[in-house]
Amino acid sequence: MALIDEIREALVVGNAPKITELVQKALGEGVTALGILNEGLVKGMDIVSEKWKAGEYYIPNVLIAARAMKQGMEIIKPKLVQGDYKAKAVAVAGTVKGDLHDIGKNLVVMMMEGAGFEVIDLGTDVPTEKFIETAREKNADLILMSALLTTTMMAMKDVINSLKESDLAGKVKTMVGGAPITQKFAEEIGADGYAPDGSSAVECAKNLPGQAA
Ligand code: B1M
Repeated sequence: MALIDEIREALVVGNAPKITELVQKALGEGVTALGILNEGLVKGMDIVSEKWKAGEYYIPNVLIAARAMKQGMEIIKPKLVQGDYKAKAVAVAGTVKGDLHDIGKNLVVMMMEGAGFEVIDLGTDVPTEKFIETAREKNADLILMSALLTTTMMAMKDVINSLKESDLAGKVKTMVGGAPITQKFAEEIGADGYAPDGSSAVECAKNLPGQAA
C-alpha cells in the first residue's frame, strides 16, 4: 500500500503514533507536505466525517481522529512554506463564539503562517469583543473567522458589525470560512473575503485591498 494511503487509513482509525511515524517517513521519502496534507490527512478526515454522518462513528472516534490529525499537522507545519512571499500583514484568527471546531481553522492558520503572515491564533469559542480588542492591540490588518456550525455562523456577522462601528472600521479586513460558509453568505454579512480551503484562504488574504503582495 502507498504511504499516502497508509496515512489516510491511520487517520481514519485515529492512530496518532502511526501517523507520526508515517508522516515522518513520507517526508523522508520526498512526499511533499502539501501532498501529505491534502491526500492523506484531509482525505482521511473526510472519511471520518462520512462515517460520522452515517452513524458508524461516535464523538470519541471523531476526537481520536482529530487528535491524530493535529499530530500530523504539527510535523508538516514547518514544511508548508509556500514560495518566497513575505507578507507584512498581521492577522487575528479564531473559531467564532459557541463553536469548538478547530481543525479547519488550524489548517488555515498553518497555511497563512507558511505564506509569511503573522497570525495571532485566539483558538475556539472566541467572543466578538476578543477579535476586535486583539486586532486593535496587535495593530492587525485582518480578522480571520471560522465556523462549522450553522448555529454559530451568525457570530461572524456580529464581529463584522462591531468592527464597522469601531475605530478600526475600514482599517481591518475580514475573511470568513468553514464548512457551512459560502461566498453568498460572506457577501450577505459584509465580509471582505471568503475562501473554501486553506490554499485559497492564502490567495484571498493576499488579494484583499491593503495587503502586502
Ligand atoms: Co462537529 N459537527 N459537532 N465535531 N464535526 C460537524 C460540523 C457536522 C457538520 C457533523 C454532522 O452532523 N454531519 C455538525 C454540524 C451540523 C450543523 O451545524 N448543521 C456537527 C455537530 C452537530 C457537532 C456537535 C453539536 C455534536 C454534538 O455534540 N452533538 C458538537 C458541537 C461542539 C461545538 O462546537 N460547540 C460537535 C463536536 C465535534 C467534535 C468535538 C467531536 C469534533 C471537533 C474536533 C476539533 O475540531 N478539534 C467534530 C468534528 C471533527 C466534526 C466533523 C466530522 C469534521 C470537521 C472537520 O474537522 N473537518 C464535521 C463534519 C463535516 O464538516 N463534514 C462536524 C475537516 C476540516 C479540515 O475541514 O473544518 O471544513 P473544515 O475546514 C476546511 C474549510 O472549511 C476551510 O478550510 C479548511 C481546510 O480545507 N476553512 C476556512 C475553515 N475555516 C476557514 C476559515 C477561512 C477560510 C477557509 O478564512 C478565515
